[in-house]
Amino acid sequence: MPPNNQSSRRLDLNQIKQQVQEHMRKGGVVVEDYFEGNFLGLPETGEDVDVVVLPLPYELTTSYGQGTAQGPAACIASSGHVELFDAELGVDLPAFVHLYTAPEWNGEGGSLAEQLDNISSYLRPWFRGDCFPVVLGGEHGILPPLVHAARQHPLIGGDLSRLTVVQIDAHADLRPELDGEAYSHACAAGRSLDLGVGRLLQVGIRAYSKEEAEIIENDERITTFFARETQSPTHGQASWKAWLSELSSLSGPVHLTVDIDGLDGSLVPATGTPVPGGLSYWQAIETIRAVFNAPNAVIISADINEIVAQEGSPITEFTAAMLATKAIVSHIKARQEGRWVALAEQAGKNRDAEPSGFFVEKIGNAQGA
Ligand SMILES: [Mn+2]
Repeated sequence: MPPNNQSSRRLDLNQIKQQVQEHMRKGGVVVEDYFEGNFLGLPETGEDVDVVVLPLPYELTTSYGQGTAQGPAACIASSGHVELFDAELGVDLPAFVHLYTAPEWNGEGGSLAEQLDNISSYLRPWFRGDCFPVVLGGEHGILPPLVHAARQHPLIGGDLSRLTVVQIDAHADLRPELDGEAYSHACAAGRSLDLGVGRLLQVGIRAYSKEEAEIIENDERITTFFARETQSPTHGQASWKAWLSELSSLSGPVHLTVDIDGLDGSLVPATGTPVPGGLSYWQAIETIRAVFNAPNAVIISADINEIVAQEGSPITEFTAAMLATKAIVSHIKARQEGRWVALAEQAGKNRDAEPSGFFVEKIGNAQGA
């Protein structure tokens, strides 16, 4: 990939917040009702947590373009634009659930392995089965430490072969390494399979290497719906229906990982590697709905990643905020319809990080940052 310095197009966070407040004033919204730093600008309610939004501004390996470290905060600021009403629920969000936006991941770690362990430590307390975690990233490299954190979910019980990962992405992310780094964002799905994930379903895939094509063909855990099929002007509809049908047959615990570059590049122009020919917005929404509606599956967590803010248009971070909101709406619906039930006592808002030494032990401190 050629270097592409996009930094001049990027906003700092204060500019984004000003844009949001200006937008809300124009829309006649009383700005005082907007709680800065909270997803959807909603106030906090009590100590219980049903849905937790976890901002994870991890940035190490984006191929070109940078700014994923600001992405989660920009997405949260932009979520102030999202309508609280969703026809699927019939009432305004938070629709009688306790929605909590947790403090941002602190970014600590002197090596790549320590950072991955620190991500797992940050996420683990939210994988007890008492609430639904929605992670905002950050590079896609957050996926392996997230999957490691999911190991302790009651439905996983330490056995990741029970877990299915559903991945929206332009890239297969199955490379053995990129630029010598096995934990690059370009390897996120491959490393998750290495950790023991039982099944991987991919959609939107349209940029991948010959080696990745061979992995897709030979690894029976992987099912890939390529964009050249689902987006085909001649036979795309049949392929799309086959994808939705595949999702409805999901069973067991599932994590949904949405790399926003899976959507068409026109919807997410600021993300690290925008690619033409991707999913439409409504295809992303249909995918999210189909995953959460699968009658035999339990969606235990979701992440929306590779979010980057852009000057002049909030489209990238706003698209991400809309997708995260739809995941929350779909979770609430699954809760209402009995496909998701709490498996542990409510553990409240204040949770200590649960230290992990897994990645340091596995790959050592020599690599990366
Ligand atoms: Mn990816």
